[in-house]
Amino acid sequence: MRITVLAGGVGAARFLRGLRAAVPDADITVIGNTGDDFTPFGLHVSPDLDTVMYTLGGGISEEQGWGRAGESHVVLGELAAYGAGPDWFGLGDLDLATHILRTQLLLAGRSLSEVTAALCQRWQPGVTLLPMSDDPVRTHVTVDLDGREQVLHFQEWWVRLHAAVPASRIEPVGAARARPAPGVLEAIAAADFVLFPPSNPVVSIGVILAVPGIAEAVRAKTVVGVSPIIGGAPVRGMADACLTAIGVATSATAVAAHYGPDLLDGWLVDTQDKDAADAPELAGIAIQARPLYMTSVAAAAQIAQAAVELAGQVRR
Ligand code: FO1
Repeated sequence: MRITVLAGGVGAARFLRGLRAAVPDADITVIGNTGDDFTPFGLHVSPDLDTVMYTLGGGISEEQGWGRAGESHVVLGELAAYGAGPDWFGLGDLDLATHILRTQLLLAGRSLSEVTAALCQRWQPGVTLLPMSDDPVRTHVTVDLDGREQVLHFQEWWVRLHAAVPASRIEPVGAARARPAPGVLEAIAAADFVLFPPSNPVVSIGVILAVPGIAEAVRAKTVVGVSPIIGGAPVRGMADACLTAIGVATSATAVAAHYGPDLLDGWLVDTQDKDAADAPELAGIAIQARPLYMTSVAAAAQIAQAAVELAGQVRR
């Protein structure tokens, strides 16, 4: 079985850990969002790729959901002593090795997909991890701050401001010119079905779909998504702030309607949201309700198994 998954960070990584356990023989390709990529101190950080790689490779900090287990922050402390920032972005010493090596390889002329494959040699995530594009895409967020309109890098809004300042616009800058990374369109075309894990529909899945060619390729396939919204609130993170910015309500029904029946064939919602099955705006999408909190790897595996079974039922 070949499965292709579009992935953001923590929610996707935990779902993928469940998927790998549920279907150990499946050939899984993960297309990761790079719109969150960030270059503090000139180092190329790819948070979503690293979160997937560390989670599947056994190196993740389970408490945070991102970054390395057993982390220390000596280097960041030394930089702060020089007055150098950003001091609000928690780069740990172990994690820094990944960013230093990624940056070195990129400066030597390797592409982000080549570098990602090289880093995965160490972590052996058990999936093929591809960046959505080797071309730079950066998610920018427009906010009203200090009495004027400002355009911020996504991480500044998300981490420094905790997405607490309302966004009037969220834009994946560079996406329109970006080309899918080598293997991305091929993995979608070859997949038996495509899964959307419980990732942020705007800044994760939305940004991947903004790369020309990817949405068209996905639309041609059977697609099953897992709702990132349970009972009117994000399972994790601040997806509500992103949905509000694009005028979509924070509900499992509204997110499925936002993707639309053209894209989605099946949609898993939490049992709290089972009424989504009767929503007229979701006509044409097969809705199934089941517990969606990923409280353990076993719980994530049950959710992933349900997504795989639903894909089998709705397969075109
Ligand atoms: N998230 C935080 O909330 N605070 C941080 O200081 C932070 C640092 C960080 C460093 C490396 C990395 O790979 C991820 C990091 N994240 C941090 C997570 C990240 O900001 C986001 O959650 C994602 O970009 C959204 O998927």
